[in-house]
Amino acid sequence: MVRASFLVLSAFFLQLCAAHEDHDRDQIPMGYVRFPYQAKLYPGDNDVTADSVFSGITTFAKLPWVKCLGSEKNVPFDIAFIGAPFDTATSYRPGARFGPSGIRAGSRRLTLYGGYNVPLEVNPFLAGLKIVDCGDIPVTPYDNAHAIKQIEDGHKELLHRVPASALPNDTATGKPLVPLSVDGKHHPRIITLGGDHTIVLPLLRSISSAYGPISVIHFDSHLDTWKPSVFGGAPSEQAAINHGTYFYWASKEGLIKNGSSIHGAIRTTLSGPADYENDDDAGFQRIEAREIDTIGTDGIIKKIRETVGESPVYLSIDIDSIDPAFAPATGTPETGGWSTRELRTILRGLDGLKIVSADIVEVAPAYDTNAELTTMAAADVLYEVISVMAKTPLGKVINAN
Ligand SMILES: [Mn+2]
Repeated sequence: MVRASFLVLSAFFLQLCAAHEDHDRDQIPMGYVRFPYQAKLYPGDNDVTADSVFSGITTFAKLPWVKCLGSEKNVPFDIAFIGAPFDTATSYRPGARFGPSGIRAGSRRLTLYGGYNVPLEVNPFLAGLKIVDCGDIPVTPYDNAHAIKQIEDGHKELLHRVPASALPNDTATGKPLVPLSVDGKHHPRIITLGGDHTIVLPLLRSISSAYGPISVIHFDSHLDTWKPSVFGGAPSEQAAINHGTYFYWASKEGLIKNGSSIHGAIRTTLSGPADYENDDDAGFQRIEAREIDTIGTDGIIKKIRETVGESPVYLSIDIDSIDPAFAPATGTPETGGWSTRELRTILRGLDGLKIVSADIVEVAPAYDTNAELTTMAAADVLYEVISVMAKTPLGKVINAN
């Protein structure tokens, strides 16, 4: 009798599962299995692992893991997260090689309630874009020159894949959009999880292969355009490329669009006023962290938008742009920074800009609190970035008149 009831119950349960599966298939596009959306049969479904946010294998926001640089090269995507676990060019606290895995841990809860962004009125995970986590670029910790090449090659390989989705028509005019790139092709967007800030030199080399010289929005407490003689002293050719000089080199290589690039949250001490002249030469405008007290987030957003205009833009976020009270786990912390809320507000203010790719860097989880403040801030900041990306396709209308 007990056994018979069990069988009836089991059959009922299986029916429930089947119904749930059909329901899920209807609701979840883009090949997502259960995440990002919500648990199918909370807290477990007798599958290999339970599917609650605090269990299972951790990818960014529980997105599908695709071995994009290995056996799954043919799986297309529109936005890819990729780690660059490199930290052998830092000047103070090392540890950002653990950034990618830390940020993924901090991102676990992003889709717990479904992922809808209330102020931006979009769910980036269900906006018609295939978003995946490609794991990490293999990066050697023994040879910086080799590692920098590995990062460039890995990023370039992903950037030149054919995206999963074609460009849509322009929402305002209904006309077809054409790519913004200089090679005339539609490219997927790559979000790199650093790694120390040096990785942006190889990332911009890759970006330039598709977009040419690019406008850069750079949130950081530091300039990172320092001359190698000023930052590190350049005892060797390799030492001259580090997390305080990569923009100097990027500018020298013509990777940065002069005049339409801008730093935000700057508050570093300098070797002297000449550092700002050198920064001008590298092509950057500057927003000081303290300007938030006078012009507020609205004024900062306005400055950024006026500087960048309609240009395709690359977004680089140093977690140290946020005050160490909110994000202590970083290589070179500076007090007097923005709150996590302020940076998120400013990022949402970039809605409508053509952000071609982005990164977050200098997350060194070993210095975090047990509450994962920094890795959570990094993940939430990237959630705003993909929300903005999901709302604005990387295209323009030709013959607009
Ligand atoms: Mn930096």
